[in-house]
Amino acid sequence: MKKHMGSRSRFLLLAFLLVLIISISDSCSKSSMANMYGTNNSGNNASATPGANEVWIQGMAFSPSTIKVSAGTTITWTNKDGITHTVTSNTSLFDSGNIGSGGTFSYTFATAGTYTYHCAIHPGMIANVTVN
Ligand SMILES: [Cu+2]
Repeated sequence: MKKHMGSRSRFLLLAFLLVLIISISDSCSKSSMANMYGTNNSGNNASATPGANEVWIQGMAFSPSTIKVSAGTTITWTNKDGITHTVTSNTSLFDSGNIGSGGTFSYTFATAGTYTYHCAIHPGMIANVTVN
């Protein structure tokens, strides 16, 4: 009886240790994955900003929220979010319609002025283009 109980508790201890080892190795692999991603992110930081005449739709916002260009410039918006957005002029001058994740929209600003636009799906997303 005593022997039986002893082997049973030894089994429970072994099982406990096994779970402990698995959870430790799991958290280790997760943290090393995070490190890998961290390295990748910092490696890509140099190109992780919109280029000239380019606006990124990212994190439910237009970036940059104000862009200044000269007349005749074509601006390209790229949807970096995982959800659909639009680039919609407040004065109906232009409207991209739905831009899916990774999609783009371009518009050429011929005349000087300030052009405010928004996302038709998320009205809180507002930005503008200043044309000189
Ligand atoms: Cu939106």
